[in-house]
Amino acid sequence: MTDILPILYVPDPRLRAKAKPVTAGDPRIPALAEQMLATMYKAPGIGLAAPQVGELLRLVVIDIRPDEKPDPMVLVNPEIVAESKELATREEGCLSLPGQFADVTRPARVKVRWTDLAGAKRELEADGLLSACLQHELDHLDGRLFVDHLSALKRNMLLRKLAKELKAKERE
Ligand code: K2U
Ligand code: ZN
Repeated sequence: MTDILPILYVPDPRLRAKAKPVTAGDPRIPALAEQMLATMYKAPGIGLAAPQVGELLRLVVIDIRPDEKPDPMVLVNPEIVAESKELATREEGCLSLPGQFADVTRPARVKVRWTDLAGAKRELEADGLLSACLQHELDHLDGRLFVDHLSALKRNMLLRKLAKELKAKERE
């Protein structure tokens, strides 16, 4: 049985750290990726980055169609190698900022390179939801959160609201 991992919430400092590259053949990765996928599906979410479960490693899992036939992606040391000038705006949430949502503008399309669990080099051009999800998850690997793409006013409002709601939950 794959255990579900606790997801860190803002303002945990580990969410602001820069994650370290995964060493090729690191034996912890397959099990960690499996635990991250189980945690993501249960949340539910369509993406999860290792820093969100306290592992400061450059590892991301994604499945943008969780309710259909699962189609999980495991990305080791992913990097964006190209992005479109054209932008796209979409409402984003984050499992580390529960209940908070805001419109985020990002490049509409990205080209991403990564290593998969078999050690093969992969490359993909994404648009739409997958493009937003890849950029959102890869931000996590550099300690960036979707609120960092908002105005300071909106970011502070959202962070204050989150802190209030998490405190209220603690008191329940
Ligand atoms: O916290 C996370 O990294 C999971 C994110 C992934 C994500 C955020 C914004 C846009 C795309 C992906 C979400 O919490 S997963 C929940 C979700 C589900 C459907 C659409 C958007 C977000
Ligand atoms: Zn997130």
